Amino acid sequence: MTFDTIIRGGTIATASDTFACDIGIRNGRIAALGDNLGTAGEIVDASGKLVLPGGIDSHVHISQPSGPDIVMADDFASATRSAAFGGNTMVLPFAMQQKGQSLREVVADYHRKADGQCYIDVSFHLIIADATDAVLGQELPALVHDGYTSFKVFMTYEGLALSDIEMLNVMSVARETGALVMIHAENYDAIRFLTDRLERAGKTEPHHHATSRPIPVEREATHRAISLAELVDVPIMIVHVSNGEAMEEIRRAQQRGLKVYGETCPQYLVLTEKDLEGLNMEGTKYVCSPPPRDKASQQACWQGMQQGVFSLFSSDHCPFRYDDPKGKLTPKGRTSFRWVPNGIPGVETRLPILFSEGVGKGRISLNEFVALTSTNHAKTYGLYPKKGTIAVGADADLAIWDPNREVTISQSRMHGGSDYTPYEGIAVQGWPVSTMVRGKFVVRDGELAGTLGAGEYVPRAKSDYAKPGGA
Ligand code: DUC
Ligand code: ZN
Ligand code: ZN
Repeated sequence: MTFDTIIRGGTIATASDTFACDIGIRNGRIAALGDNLGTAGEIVDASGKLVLPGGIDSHVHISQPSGPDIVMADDFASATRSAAFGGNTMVLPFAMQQKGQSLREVVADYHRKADGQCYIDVSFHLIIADATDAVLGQELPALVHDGYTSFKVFMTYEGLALSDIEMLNVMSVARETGALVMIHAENYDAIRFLTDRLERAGKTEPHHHATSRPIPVEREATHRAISLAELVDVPIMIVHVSNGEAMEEIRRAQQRGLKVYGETCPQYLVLTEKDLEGLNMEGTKYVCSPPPRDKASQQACWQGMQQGVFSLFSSDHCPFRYDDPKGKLTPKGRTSFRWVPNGIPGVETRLPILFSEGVGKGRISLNEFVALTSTNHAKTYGLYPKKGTIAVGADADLAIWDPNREVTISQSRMHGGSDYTPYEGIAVQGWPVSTMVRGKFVVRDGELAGTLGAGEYVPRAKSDYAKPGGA
């Protein structure tokens, strides 16, 4: 038997097992696992390394319109390059509808931005901002049929927030079509009320972004989203959960037998609202929604992962440049936190942070790490077993890790389009040194080895996670 490539001598970990064996790759797929696999066009020495399923980051924003005079820092080329250096082999960005737009046109527009511009594989979730009869009755069902099998709805933000009845209507379409609904759970009216009150009191500095969206804002919306989903009997994913109170809402729903899933992100493990208090406008570097909270919330997010309440760990990569009038230092943002673009870069640092803080410090096992960062994303969003595991027949999407490599995170070693990382100065142990997509190196020993355009668009199946739980 001969292979295109054999990865030899590494320690392999999947979501369930850790074992030593070689991987034979042919035509972009894993063709054999075992010892003494024979000959290959190339033998890659992985001794002393971990070989893991490539990371799948199922929550990233790329080239998304972000308001007048604001520009996102990453296009598909820079975001997927940065993702590859962070050990990822696939990302799932959003194709975001704006009011009045046809969903079909939105999707075509994102394909124009992405096609030929990716280093790693991609697939789109949809964002539904205009739940018209045409969108719900025709466009959405047709798009789900075509492999866009998940969509996000917002409970906050001007122009994006859906009312409860709109949420119920979107959830009903998800139930009928077998799609999975992702929910940004924050109470829009409460945020507006608190923002107005803070501004009237002259409290406009960046850190009041956090004051304007305290934990009850997120807890209430999480509870409401779960209740609405229960009425419709449809599974939901609550994304970017930042604290224990929202997490407990999800846990209670799960204990009642509901298919309510949860996701958390690095910013809720290693940042706090204190970071928003930086001098001058430095705090804007950490403005994201929901905001980072406190130490107790960090602890709760760890527990959410350890106890299985959260099945996904994503970056919510949503990058803006800092020193840029079209980014965090937009002139309007100096007048109030209200206008500071929401979001932070993180696709390149997600995996090393969880590996070091989680596996390295004994909070989660290596297999839980793989589940939280790759396998569960593939299962949740209709990509498994093509993606998200190391098994015969799966795509050869792999990350080779040096578990001992010590790195201090710094912007100077990032590969995306932003000009800062919110994780500057954090010391980690363990780093993905090589990344391979469908059997071809994209990053090799810390150097770019892939070609722009080699990343493919992957249509998705309907997920078992989206099947209604009731009779
Ligand atoms: N929600 C996200 O999911 N990402 C960035 C900003 C936001 O509010
Ligand atoms: Zn969101
Ligand atoms: Zn997001």
